[in-house]
Amino acid sequence: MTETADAATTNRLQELLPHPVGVEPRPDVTFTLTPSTTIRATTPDAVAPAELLASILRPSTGFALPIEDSGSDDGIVLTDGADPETGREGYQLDVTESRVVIRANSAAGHFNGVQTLRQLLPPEVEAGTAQQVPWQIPGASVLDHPRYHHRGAMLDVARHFFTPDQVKRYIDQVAAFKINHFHLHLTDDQGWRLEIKSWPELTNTGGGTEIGGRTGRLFYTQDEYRDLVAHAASRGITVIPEFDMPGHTNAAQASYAELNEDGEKRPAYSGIEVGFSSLAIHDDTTYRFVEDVIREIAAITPGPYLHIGGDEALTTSDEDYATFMSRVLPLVEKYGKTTVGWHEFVKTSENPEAIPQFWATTTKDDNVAAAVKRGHKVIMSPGNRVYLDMKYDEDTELGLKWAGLVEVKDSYGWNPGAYLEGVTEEDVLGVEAPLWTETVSTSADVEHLAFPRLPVTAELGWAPAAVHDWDKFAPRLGAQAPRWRVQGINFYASPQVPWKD
Ligand code: TNX
Repeated sequence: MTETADAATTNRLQELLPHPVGVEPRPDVTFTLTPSTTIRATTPDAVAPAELLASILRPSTGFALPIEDSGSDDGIVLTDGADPETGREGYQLDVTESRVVIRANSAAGHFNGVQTLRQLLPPEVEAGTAQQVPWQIPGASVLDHPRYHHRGAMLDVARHFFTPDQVKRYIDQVAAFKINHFHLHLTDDQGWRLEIKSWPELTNTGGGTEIGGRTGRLFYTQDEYRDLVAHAASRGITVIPEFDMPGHTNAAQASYAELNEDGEKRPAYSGIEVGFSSLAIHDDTTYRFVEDVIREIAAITPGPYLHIGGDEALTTSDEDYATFMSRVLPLVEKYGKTTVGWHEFVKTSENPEAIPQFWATTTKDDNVAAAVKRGHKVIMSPGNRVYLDMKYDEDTELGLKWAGLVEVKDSYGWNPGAYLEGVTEEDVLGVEAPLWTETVSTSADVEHLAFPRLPVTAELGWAPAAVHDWDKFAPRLGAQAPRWRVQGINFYASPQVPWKD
């Protein structure tokens, strides 16, 4: 049955976030989900994305939406044979009266196509219970692929602990914007959050404290971590675990006397200062410890990356820092992983596979510029642009402001491929928005700082550079509000954005 699309339905093609590469509307054509719609996955790559799609659509539509590997050509079909232009993560989406076809050449491409399809349905699709609305999808042909491979979100679970369910909630929220890496900052001065079986005191002692003084079982068992990794994978997201070292290590040093130069355990720390702790650089015990941690975490992390931190080692001399990294970086390789680290580490790295994550507030960094000349790729997280823990304005209750106040327009108004002197578009692996949690302790807090700036970072990471234009972006961002309201996301209604009712 042909139904004429109403304006709200066709408008959704202009509201997609991140902005796709190309959208051709098919005016006067709509596809409508019905109780008898089926989802067909014709390739193994498409099965998990089809399951994700069904899990999004079933609660709000109340429809069965069975997943089949053969059968009717009508309905929703996830299949291969996408245009090679879509690359390793892109997709094509075709909506006609009788079919919605997602074509992709990888699971990643299917996940991305699913998130686009989701945004073409009414906002009520985000509801957890059955809604009575016409489930119309506007007729269109979309061809899409990302600007950058790395589109990341980071959550600091060390300063404040977040339960697995809270982390999953945030993973689900960021997946909607085609974020494909989730970086977990698992250790810091205030807490050690992942069980390491060969060093059990790390969590027995170091996993029992956080900023503000709360105590308890504030860590993940390895099984819980595996489950988080699997949850992320079921949304097309790779987890990057971080063990920050040689600084930011007080929680480990409070757990084991032998990790301290003077052989004395440090007291637990629940304040917010940075830069005071360091592992013992000239002690073999330190490297036995680091190797045990890397070995255990590598074994339960299917993704290619391990983040070694390396920031703000303010009590470590340059020479000691270099000594430490020259012993630790080969250990990451020994266990088959690629190093990611805060950009300071790269001054000592000889392996151009290692990835510096730039976090400063300058537009010039000699070490990073030299590193890209040696072939390193960079993840861009400039503090004054994408740090989600920076206050929006002076009135923001949560957050810090050492990197500046970051309103929504500030977080949008930069070009990752032409931001750092000597670092060009080709040198940039992507962007990542870190959320440090010194002042953040609930999901509502996370959402208030991440929304809308996380979707802004996702836009910068995915959308073609040519569409970059605040005046066009602001209404597209504002059009997300009805979806966030249905989901109960506690977003910051910035006065810079025309929020839709
Ligand atoms: C700097 S950015 C840090 C973190 C803090 C953050 C607060 C970076 C690599 N280190 O330890 O949590 O600022 O904004």
